Amino acid sequence: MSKTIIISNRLPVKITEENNEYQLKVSEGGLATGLGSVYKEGNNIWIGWCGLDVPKSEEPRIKNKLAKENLAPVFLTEEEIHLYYEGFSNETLWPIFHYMSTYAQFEQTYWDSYKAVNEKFKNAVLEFAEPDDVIWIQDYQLLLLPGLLRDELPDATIGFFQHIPFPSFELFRLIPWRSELLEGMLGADLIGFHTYDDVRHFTSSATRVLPIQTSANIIHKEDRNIAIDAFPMGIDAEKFSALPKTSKVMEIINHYNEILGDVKVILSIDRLDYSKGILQRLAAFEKILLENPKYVEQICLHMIVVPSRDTIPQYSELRDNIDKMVGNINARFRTTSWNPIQYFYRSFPIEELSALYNKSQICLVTPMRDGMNLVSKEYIASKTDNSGVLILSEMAGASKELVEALIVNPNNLEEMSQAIIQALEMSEEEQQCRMTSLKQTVTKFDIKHWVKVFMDQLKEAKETEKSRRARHVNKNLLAEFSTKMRSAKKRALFLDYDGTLVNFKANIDDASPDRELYQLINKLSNDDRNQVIIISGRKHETLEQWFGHLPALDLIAEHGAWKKSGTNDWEETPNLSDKWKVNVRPMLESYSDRTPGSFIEEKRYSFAWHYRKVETGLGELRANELMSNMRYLTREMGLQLLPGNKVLEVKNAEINKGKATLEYLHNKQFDFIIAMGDDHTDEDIFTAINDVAITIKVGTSISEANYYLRNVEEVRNLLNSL
Ligand code: GDG
Repeated sequence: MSKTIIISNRLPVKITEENNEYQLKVSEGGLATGLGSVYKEGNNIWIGWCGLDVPKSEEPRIKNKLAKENLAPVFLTEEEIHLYYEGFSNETLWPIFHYMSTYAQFEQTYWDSYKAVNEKFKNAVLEFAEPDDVIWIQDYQLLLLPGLLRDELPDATIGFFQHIPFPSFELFRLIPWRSELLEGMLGADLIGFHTYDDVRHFTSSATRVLPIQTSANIIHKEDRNIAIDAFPMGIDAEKFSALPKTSKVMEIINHYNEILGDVKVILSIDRLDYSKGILQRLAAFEKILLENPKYVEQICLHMIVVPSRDTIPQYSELRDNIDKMVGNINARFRTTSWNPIQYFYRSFPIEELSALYNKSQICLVTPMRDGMNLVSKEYIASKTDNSGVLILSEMAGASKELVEALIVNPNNLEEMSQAIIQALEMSEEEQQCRMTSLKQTVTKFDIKHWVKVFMDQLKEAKETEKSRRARHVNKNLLAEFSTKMRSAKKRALFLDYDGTLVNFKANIDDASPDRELYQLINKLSNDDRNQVIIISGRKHETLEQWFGHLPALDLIAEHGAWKKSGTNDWEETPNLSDKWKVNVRPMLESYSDRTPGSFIEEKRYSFAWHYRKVETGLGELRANELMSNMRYLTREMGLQLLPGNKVLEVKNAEINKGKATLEYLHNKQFDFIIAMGDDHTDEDIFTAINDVAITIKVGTSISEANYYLRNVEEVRNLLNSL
């Protein structure tokens, strides 16, 4: 039976040593809770660093202890932790991914170690993995792992989730090892991020850095499809809403009520990190005290900063700056009975956190960048009476879901301090209204929901891939086709040209047939039982130039507007009009003038607007614009818009390759028909003759064809073997 393997940098437990015995304590983090229901079942397992630097002799004991809990350790040396974790993960990737490029270190030793440790994780996974297993890799410390595992287990089901933002291409491109990182991630079948913005950024980086194609949220890479999607992570809402009702938490709440009286608490909880906007938050609070003396002794900022990564210079510097700023604000505004800021540089038990969430009037979550931010969701779930106001930075992934919060730009001090005042003055009714909605979101989209949706989609992506692969022409199918062909007396072979018989070239005129292709076509055509038909969107003049001299070949050009049988003359499809061109030409010309690198190819009954040499992204943008601008024209004039590979074609709606194929077959008797194509336009052929022919899609995108081949080389091999 297949099992699920979860892999993260850290295991979801803390290991301590007491009286020469190792003790395990399950972490309280959301991921540990959410995936707890998964890894503890059956043979499933969670693999990760055990958090300790132990002597080799101790490794077996730790392994045994963890194995009982379905956990498996990866042992990292102190040097690896320094170079791979603190170094590459937290001094290179973290700042770039959080838009703080000036903090990023591009050290070769960091990168070398990152690669080596990802290999180490790969070996740890291979100890357990079997071909049918579902593998789910977590976060930015393991970006190379999906690719490394894919090389070893080509058919495995691999999911990857990144918990931090994916930056825009302009930031990501700065990393010297950007291609390797993307190649690594694309080893997965499904890549998940918290928000759609991350999905967009990832896809745009991948298409700019690597030679890959995309359609909607699918990346086509070599012969694999990879799905990219947004899965906003939730929390264990049930746990956080139940906690304040426990006697332990109620006791803490009562204690706070006693010592704080009517002072309104503004809560702030973060790990120590420059991405969390802690200094900016302090500045906004200071501004309120400066400008609104009425709040003196009325409000208090309760600020918890959990120690983190303080071996890294920027972090210790940040800690010092927080110390200074808190000291300064407290010194200036305090009274003998009141401190404006209660600052704690340590972590607290979850009960303490729950009491604070429940007690606070305002939760101030204003990161400069955050993948999601779970504190904001925990605050909402903990508000048992639906009072309180969440102030949330628009730079946190959570802001995309928690729209009833007061959303602020953390760089805008004025806006932040106004939001705090608005929250302090907000009516009970409005608080209830906002909080009720927020709670519905947090309760419905909780951590269990997140795990389920990701897992379901991973399985679905794999199933779709499997069924596509099952349609790939393998040796057995080829033998079957050959047998059918051998026993047939009259055979038709419909072959698309660009992308099927020859590869794409930057210059459309460079894609002329090579010697090998001529030999192949001649070989096929020399057999009287075979009729080869080249069916293309190309101009008839071009097909004439390339194939006109081959007497046994039939040609269909311009998607069916022109036909030629053997040595006969070219025939035009009757009654086609080209009057519409007068109206369409100026529009295409204006787009060409505005888009360097694009050009118009004029055919008798169509125009093709090519953008294969246009800056990535701009071409697609203009093509989309052009499509929506032309929509009314095309409807009125009976035209069809065909988006292709870096080309947008406008043609008479009456002609298409499907119709042309059916017309060609009319009154002819063939007992074997095969059709191959790579493009949108070839789908019309497949739909038209699927039930009487062997139809083959070249590439990996979803198709009506019955079978698949990966590329031009495979097409030529197949034709040779037939
Ligand atoms: C990364 C991404 C993304 C905090 N103080 C204490 C404590 N905490 C707990 C909170 C919360 C967690 O730590 C912090 O989670 P965040 O989501 O806010 O931030 P990161 O640690 O940076 O997490 C982030 C997340 O991954 C998940 O994908 O949301 O964007 O950066 O759960 O409750 N817990 C205890 N004591 C504390 O003092 N017990």
